[in-house]
Amino acid sequence: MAKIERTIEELYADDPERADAVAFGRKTGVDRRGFLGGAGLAAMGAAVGGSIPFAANMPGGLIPAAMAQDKPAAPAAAAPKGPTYLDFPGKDKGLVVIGEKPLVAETPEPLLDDDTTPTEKFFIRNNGQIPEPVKDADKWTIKIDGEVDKPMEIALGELKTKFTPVTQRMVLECGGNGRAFFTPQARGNQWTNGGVGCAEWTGVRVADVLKAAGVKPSAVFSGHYGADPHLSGDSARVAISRGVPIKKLMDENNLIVWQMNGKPLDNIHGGPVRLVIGGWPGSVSAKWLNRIWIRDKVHDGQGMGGTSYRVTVKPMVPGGKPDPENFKDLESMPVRSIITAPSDGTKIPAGTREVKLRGASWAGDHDVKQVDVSADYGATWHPAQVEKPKNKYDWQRWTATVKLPSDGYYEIWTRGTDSQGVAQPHVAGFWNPQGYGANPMHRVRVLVG
Ligand SMILES: Nc1nc2c(c(=O)[nH]1)N[C@H]1C(S)=C(S)[C@@H](COP(=O)(O)O)O[C@H]1N2
Ligand SMILES: [Mo]
Repeated sequence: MAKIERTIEELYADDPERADAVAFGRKTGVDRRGFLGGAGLAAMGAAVGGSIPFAANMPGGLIPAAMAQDKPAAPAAAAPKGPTYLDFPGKDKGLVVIGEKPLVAETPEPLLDDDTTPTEKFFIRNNGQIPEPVKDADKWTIKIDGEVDKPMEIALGELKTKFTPVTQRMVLECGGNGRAFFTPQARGNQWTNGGVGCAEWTGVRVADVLKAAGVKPSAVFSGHYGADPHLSGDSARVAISRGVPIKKLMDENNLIVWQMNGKPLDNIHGGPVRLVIGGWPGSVSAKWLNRIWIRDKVHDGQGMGGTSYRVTVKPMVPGGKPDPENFKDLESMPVRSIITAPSDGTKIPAGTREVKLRGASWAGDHDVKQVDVSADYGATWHPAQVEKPKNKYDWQRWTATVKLPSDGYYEIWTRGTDSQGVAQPHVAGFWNPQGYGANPMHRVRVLVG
C-alpha cells in the first residue's frame, strides 16, 4: 500500500471526488460500486483505527474518517486548522467561534446535553456591533407604531407591571443552522448543528402588548428593530431588521423577554430586552429591542428580500446563478435531531455491546413525532424514547440504546421526523446561495476497543 499522505478526512475536504474513488473504488458519481471493499476498506480501517463491521452499508459521498485526527499523517503545516474557541466573559470555553466581526459562536452538540441550555453555553449571533450594556434597564423604551390605534413608547419597567409575565422554555435557532453541510459551500457563517439553544425565557406576550396598542385591520407584517450599531458604525445603516406576518406575530407564545434562565438577560443575548419568536429563524427575534413597527406591507428591512433568509421555490442548481423570482422567506425551521452524548470520536472499552445515547430534537413550528437511531449506516433503525415538549416551541429530549455486534468503528446516526411526517435527509438538499434549511442527519463516530 502506498504511503498515506493525507488522512482520508483531509482528502475528503479538498478532493471529495478522489476521496470517494479511493474509498469506494469509483471514478464518477454514476458508476460507483457503492461498496467499501478491498484496498479502500483496508485504508479506511487503518485510518479509523479499527475494523468497520458495517462497511458494506457505507454510502459513498459521506465522510467516514474520524479518529484519524489523532495521528495526522501529513506534516503539521499541512494539517487542517482546528477550531477557535470562544473567550468571552460568562461564556463556556467550549463554544466555537465561527465569525469574529461580527462575533458569532456556535455550541458543539455535546454542550447541548442539558435539558435547558445554560446561558454560558448558549450560541451567539451578531450582525452588527455589540452595544454597551445599559445601567437602568427599566428605563429602556420600546416603540410600537405603524398600523396600530394607539402608538406607544413603553418603558421596560412599565411593561413588567402592566402585563402578565410568563416563563417558557423555547428553542432559538439561527436560520443558517446546518449551513456547513451544503456542497458547494453556501455564503455565510459556517454553522454545523450548533446555532441553537433552548432556554427558559421570561417576558410578556407580544400579543398582549399589541392588543393594548390595537392592531388595525390594515396590518400585514411586523418590522423589528434593535439598538445595535451597524458594523460600519454608520448610524444611517441598520445591522438587521426582520419581521413576520401578523398572524405569526400574534402567536401567544411570542415573548418580549427580559430574563433568560431566571436571570436578567445578558447584554450579549440582547439585554435588557429582546424578542423571542418560536420556531422561525432566530433573526426575527430581535435583540436590544427598541421598536416593533406594524406595517401595511411585507417588511423591507435589512435582511428581508433577495436571497436573505430565503429558500428556493423550485430547486436550483447548486452553485448556480439565482433567479430573484425563485425565492420565498424561510418560515418554520426544519426538523433536526442531534446526539448530545456520547460525543463524536468517543473511544469505548473493548467488549462493550451497548451504547446509551442522549439527544434533542425540534422542528420549528411543529412537534417531533419520532426520533430514530442507526448504528449500521441506516440499514436498520431503532426508535428513541422522545419526551414531550414542556410547552409549544420547546425542544424534545430523547434517549436510546444501540446494540453493537462486535468491537470496531461505528457511526451512530439520528434522524428526527416531525408531526407532518417530514424526516431529516441523509444529505443537505435544496441548495440555496445563502444556505438555509440544511438539516441532514447528525452522525457521531465511536470506536469500540
Ligand atoms: N438587534 C439584533 N437582533 C438580533 C441579531 C442581531 O444581530 N441584532 N441577530 C439575530 C440572529 S441572526 C439570531 S440567530 C439571534 C441570535 O441570538 P443570540 O445571539 O442571543 O443567540 O438573534 C437575532 N437578533
Ligand atoms: Mo441567525
